[in-house]
Amino acid sequence: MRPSERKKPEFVPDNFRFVSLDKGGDIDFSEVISGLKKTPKSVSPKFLYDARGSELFQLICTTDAYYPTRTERDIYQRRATAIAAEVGPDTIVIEFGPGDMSKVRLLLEVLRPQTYIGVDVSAAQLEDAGRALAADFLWLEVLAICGDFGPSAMLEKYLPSSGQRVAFFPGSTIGNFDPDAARQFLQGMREMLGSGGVVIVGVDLQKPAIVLDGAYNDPEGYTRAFNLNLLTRLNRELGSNFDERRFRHKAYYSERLGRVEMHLVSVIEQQVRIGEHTISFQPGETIHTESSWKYTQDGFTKLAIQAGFKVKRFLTDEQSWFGVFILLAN
Ligand code: SAH
Ligand code: AVI
Repeated sequence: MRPSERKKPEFVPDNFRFVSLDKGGDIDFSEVISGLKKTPKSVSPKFLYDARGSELFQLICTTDAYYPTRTERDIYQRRATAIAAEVGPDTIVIEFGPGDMSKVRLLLEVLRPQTYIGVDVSAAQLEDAGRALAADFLWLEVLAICGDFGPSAMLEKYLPSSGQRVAFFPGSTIGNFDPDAARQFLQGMREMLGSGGVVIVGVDLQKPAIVLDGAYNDPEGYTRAFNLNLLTRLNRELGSNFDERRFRHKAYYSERLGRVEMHLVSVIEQQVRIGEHTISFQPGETIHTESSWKYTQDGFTKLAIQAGFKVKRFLTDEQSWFGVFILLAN
């Protein structure tokens, strides 16, 4: 049974609250249209995460090919105490894009924050994961905020006034921003945290193309399904008439740019309707659905410094495939 088909448990713990920002997790028609009218065509990766997209992402994380999840989890499991020592007591943890919230669970017993706030566009998964977290950690105040984590100033009114703010941004989701946008996002985080605020951020590191190409082309086909599910979502929520059989999944690492690009390739010449709009595709033309930027330790350190942080600690695995940076706001 899929998580989205699960009957909601009756029990809502007293320490759990769910709120929705402006548009919550809804897909934005005009944002999608303007991306599809650009050359080259693109759609924001945040729209990959409807309920089915989040399930498919969880399946991707179980594959041998997609190494980032197990590598990052292993760092938290081995180094939780060292991380807690850098962060200090009496904290409010704000997690950006928590997904199933399984990573923060590895840190909660050592961090012992007063409040946990998770911000994610994937409404159903966020509510289920937040409620389960509150039920398992009854000493913790859990607030799930459904919406785009981009404009972090919007979160201010939900943040308790006392306690050291700690931003947790795992999964290398920061790699889904282009570097300029990642810098701006970190600057926004810096404003929200104030001086002395801490960020724990997971960053995927550069490595041979063969490993990266494999990670985004798993033999199980979950990444392909995750990518194509975007078209199913657009059809359902925006009433478009994409035919998923007329597009194929393509993902590859560009060593020159230091990023994995994910695309949906039109296999034929075709026209697609969305509301009043008609979008034309040439054979081989693509919709760019995601970039996953891969950093070096030095490259990400420079970006963090430009955004107003210093690197307090850098943790990695034996192969130096994934980095966890602990940043301190100047
Ligand atoms: N942190 C989890 C999940 C990573 S997948 C992990 O490491 O496994 C990326 C998550 O970020 C998804 O849950 C997705 O819904 C969320 N997300 C992506 N873009 C977002 C945005 N702009 N605003 C809010 N949530 C976003
Ligand atoms: C969430 N994000 C960092 C993942 C990534 O690796 O870019 C999403 C993903 N896309 C394809 N596979 C996984």
